[in-house]
Amino acid sequence: MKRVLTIQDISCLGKCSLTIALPVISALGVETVILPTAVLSTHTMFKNFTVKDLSDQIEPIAKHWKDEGVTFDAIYTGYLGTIEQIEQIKTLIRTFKTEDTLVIVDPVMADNGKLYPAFDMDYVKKNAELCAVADIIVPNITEASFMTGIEYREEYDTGYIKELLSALNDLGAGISVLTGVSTQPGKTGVMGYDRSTGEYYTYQNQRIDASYHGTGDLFSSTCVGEIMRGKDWRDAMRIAADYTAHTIEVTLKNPKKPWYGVDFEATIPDLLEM
Ligand code: PXL
Repeated sequence: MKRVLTIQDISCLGKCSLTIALPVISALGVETVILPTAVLSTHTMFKNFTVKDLSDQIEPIAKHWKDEGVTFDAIYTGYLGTIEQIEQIKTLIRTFKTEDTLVIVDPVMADNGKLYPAFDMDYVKKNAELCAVADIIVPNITEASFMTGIEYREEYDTGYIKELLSALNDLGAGISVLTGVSTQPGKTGVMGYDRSTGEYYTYQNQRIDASYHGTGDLFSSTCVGEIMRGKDWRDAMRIAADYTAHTIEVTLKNPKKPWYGVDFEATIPDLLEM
């Protein structure tokens, strides 16, 4: 069985980060080791959330794993807390990365043209450094525009997306995948660039006019799980995009849906069929 280490916060209530990554990757038949970077009462879209930073646990936990001879087939990072913490994670990646370890970075920090409450431009710069050591990065357009200094646009053409991908590629990652990309009216999906082949990959599915928290984490976690199941990165992105869209559709139909996240629990059986 493949073993993934995922490093992100636990938002106790909110359906995002580790409360998505752990069930989704595990359901795909992949051992999921977690390193919680902070415990929050909820994700940061709630008011008055509490936060306990766990930075001081990262080194002792990593040391214990190293002493135990633990290895990982992939290391997947998501929402992190501070610049210092990103530096710690870079060190951890250096410690555990072998030739066979895939590093997947989702530089979670922004959406819809805006940074999340806790972050500033220094944090953005540090996330770009983390992307430089990754095999695959999966930013959305907002995160890519912050990291590359290219103006954020809501209306764009494929030329703009290629410009962003080229600038992401310059950061140093192996494969850069932009999420939330719409290249045709009424559609949305992903566009990626593989530096080793110089090839682009575009996948579009039906756009659903609803925006939910945690869908980026659902997409990334599904990609990680599918790649660990042996799927090519392009197939993994396609399945993840379809699964995320399907989950949003199912959530929309639930009259009792919570405002803060999607009903991925209801759609995990569908993912296993995809
Ligand atoms: O879904 C991304 C995410 C993860 N973790 C926390 C967040 C967010 C997005 O806002 O607040 C704590």
